[in-house]
Amino acid sequence: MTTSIPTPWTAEQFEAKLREKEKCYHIFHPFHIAMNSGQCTKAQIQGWVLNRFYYQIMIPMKDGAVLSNMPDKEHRRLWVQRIIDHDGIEGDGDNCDSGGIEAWIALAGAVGLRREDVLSLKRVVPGTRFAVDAYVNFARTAPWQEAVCSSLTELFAPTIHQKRLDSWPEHYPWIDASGYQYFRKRLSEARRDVDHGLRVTLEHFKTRAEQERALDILQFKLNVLWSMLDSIHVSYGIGESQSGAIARMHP
Ligand code: AHQ
Repeated sequence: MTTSIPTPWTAEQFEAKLREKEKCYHIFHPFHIAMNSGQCTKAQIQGWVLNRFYYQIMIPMKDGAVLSNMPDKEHRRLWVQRIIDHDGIEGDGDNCDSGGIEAWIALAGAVGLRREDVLSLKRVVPGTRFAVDAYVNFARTAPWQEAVCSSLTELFAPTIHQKRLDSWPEHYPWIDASGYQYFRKRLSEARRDVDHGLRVTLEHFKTRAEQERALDILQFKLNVLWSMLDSIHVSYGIGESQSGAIARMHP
């Protein structure tokens, strides 16, 4: 009996399969739904900002690992911009950019957190640290094309950044508007990143088995984002009724 080998998807079909994964994106997590509909307390917003800071500072480490595995400069020239986007760049006038990590610290200040409390990482809950470390370790050890594929959760990121920009000012008037710069900058940066990431992914994963592997990689990264929110949700709860959860979780 001959077993038929499934034919590869066309590039259009493959891209559509990748985009179908949006249904698993963390915009649909109960914590994000609550946060973007105004149900979170100040402590819960602060907890989310504190924990996501660990993700933000590990992104340049992740991208540096991917860069070190990239064999040709055409890809490195594009990928290095991701590190600059987060770490910023020295320069004078318009050439100086303090970067996304500083913008995230500005968001922390805007939600009432002290810089030293954010930088200490003392309040990053174990599940967040574990999920982020799993992502960084994947990027360090996987073939660079697989690490590039894992960044494609950003296919769906502009929607969630825009949702925050549209909903938070109304729901959380106590947040200083200066904190929203990070979400604004990611709208264009994410779209630019995805152009490169999608081109690499569509070109590299050719057989049907390879294309299915790409979907599994994207699901892994979706799970990283989802489980970060699970751990924040358990630690901080949602809404006034559970705002004491953190006290029970971390005596
Ligand atoms: O702020 C985010 C960011 O800089 C990145 C880099 C990218 C990657 O390399 O995996 N993913 C990502 C994401 C950022 N923000 C998340 C959010 O919800 O604010 C979304 C996340 C992503 O979709 O992967």
